[in-house]
Parts: sequence; structure tokens; C-alpha cells
Amino acid sequence: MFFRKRKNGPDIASISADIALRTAHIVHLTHNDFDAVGADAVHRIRFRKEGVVTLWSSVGKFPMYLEIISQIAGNGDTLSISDLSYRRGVEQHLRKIKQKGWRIEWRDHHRWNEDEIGLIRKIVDHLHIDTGRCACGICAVDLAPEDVIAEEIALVVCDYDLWKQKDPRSAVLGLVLQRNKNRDHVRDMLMMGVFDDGQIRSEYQDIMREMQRVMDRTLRAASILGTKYRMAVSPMFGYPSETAAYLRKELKSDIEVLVSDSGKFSIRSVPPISHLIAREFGGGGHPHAAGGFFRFTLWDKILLKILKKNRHFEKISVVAELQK
Ligand SMILES: [Mn+2]
Repeated sequence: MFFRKRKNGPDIASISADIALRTAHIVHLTHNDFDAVGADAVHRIRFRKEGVVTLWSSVGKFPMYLEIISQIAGNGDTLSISDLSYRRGVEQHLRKIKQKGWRIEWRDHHRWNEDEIGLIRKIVDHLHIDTGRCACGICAVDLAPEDVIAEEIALVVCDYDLWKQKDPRSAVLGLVLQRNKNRDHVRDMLMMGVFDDGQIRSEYQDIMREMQRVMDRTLRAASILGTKYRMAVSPMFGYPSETAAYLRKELKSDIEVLVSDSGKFSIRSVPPISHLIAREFGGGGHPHAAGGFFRFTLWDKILLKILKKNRHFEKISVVAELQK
């Protein structure tokens, strides 16, 4: 249990085969969250006839997917990238992809600097960056401006992605999509303009139940430290944002720290000092939410597992107490 688990990465051979043997004319390379699912639904509305192959990618795996595509003939088909932002060095892959006969379109809402935009604009056929919309919203105005379903999908997704949270449908779908296995189903429903069905409901309730279990487990394991600030520190069992909020409510804490097996921790605080504390532990972030790293020995890991605490809990509390 103390060894790093070997991650089952994507199967490169089968992804290559899927793209090489495609009958569809659009390859949609996108992120793996709700925004991306909405963007994919919009693509499939727009390119119903042409057909779409979807590649869901984490931010980290993005260059690997480009590398794979750069080895496959495009035959005039389109690689459409969405909800993924510029990464240093991707231009080399994009040039190769162009040489292989692909068209490239890229739609994103993350912050790009002028140099990055200039560089990529020279290579791709279409680049649309807009930080004021979600990626799905950019796809909707670009690809299906007349389509009422696409418009509504974009509304619901942007509500979630840009933290407006006015539409109750977006909270449900956002949570349901924390399970990857729900992605294709939700996407297919969105395409039909359906935002809620039995499967979405039951997944939502199941996740809510699981989340409640995780939050209660974390609450039972929490240590309370500090005098100036009331700090709750606990091993991390999942759902960090929701759990931190729960600890704050149940324990009346000012600062919540959730520590994973590896020593990585996430911190939330009422006083605007999260980033200052995180900085002392090789991390950083925002005044009310940040993250850092404890250097764990094997013994630290064992204690965290068995006693639900170790010497680093005291250390971070001391650092917090020193903040103004
Ligand atoms: Mn996004």
C-alpha cells in the first residue's frame, strides 16, 4: 500500500488505430471535464454528417495525443482542439500534423499570452481564444450559431465552468461528470437537448452518498490544532473542496488542510493566508485556497495511514500561527 500505484495510461496502439482507421472526418481533441463534454456535443451537432472521433485528454497527456496524431495521415480531415491551452513545444507537433495533411482548428478560453497566440496562429487554420466564455460556448458560436440546442448546452456548461452556478442543472451534471464513465452518456443526452434522465439522477444520488461517506470519514480523522487560528488537519480521502467546506461547518475551523498519502496537501482558509502558508511548503495558490507538499518519510506515511496524523500536522499549524 505504500508503493506508488502503476497508472494504467491510455493505450497508444489502440488510439492510433482508432484514428488511422477512422471513417469520421473530424478528430476532436478535448479536455475531460463538463466543459469538454459540452464542446463535444456541439461538435457532434455540427458535424453529424462528417462524423467525430473524440479524444478526452488530461492537460498532462495533451502533447502525447498530438504526437500520436502527427504520425497519421490527415487526408484533408480536421483536427479540432478545444478547452486545452497552449503548452510549450506543441507547435512542433502542430507543424508535423499540418504536413501530414490535416486542417487544424483550436478553440480555448484559458489565458494565452500574445507570443503564444502569434506562434500558433501562423500554423493552424483557425484559432479562437476568448477568456469571457467557456470553451463549449466558443464552439457553439463558431460551429452552430443557429442551433438552439447548442445554445442551451453552452448556457448550462458556462454556468458551471465560469462559477456562476445559477442553473441547478449545471451542478448536477458537473458532479456526475466527475466519474469518467458518465461522459459519453451525458454527451449523447446533451446532443438531444436532454439535461436530466434516470441514469443522470441515479449517478448524482450515488455520488452524493459517496461524498457524504468521504466527508464523514474525513471529519472523524481530523485533528484540531492552533490557538490563534483553529486549524483542522486530516488525511485526504477525496472531494477536497466539498470536504473542506464540510469540516469548516462542522468543526467551526478557520483553516482546513487535507493531506494525501504522497505528502501533497490542499489548504483552505477564512483569513487570506492560504498562499502564504503553502509557500512555506514548496507550493502556492490563492489567499483562500492553495496547495503544497510535505516531504514524507516512509514512517510519516505509515503514521498518516494508521494514526491519521504525523509530525507535519504540528509543523503547518506553527507556520499558520506565525501569519498575521
Ligand atoms: Mn474549460
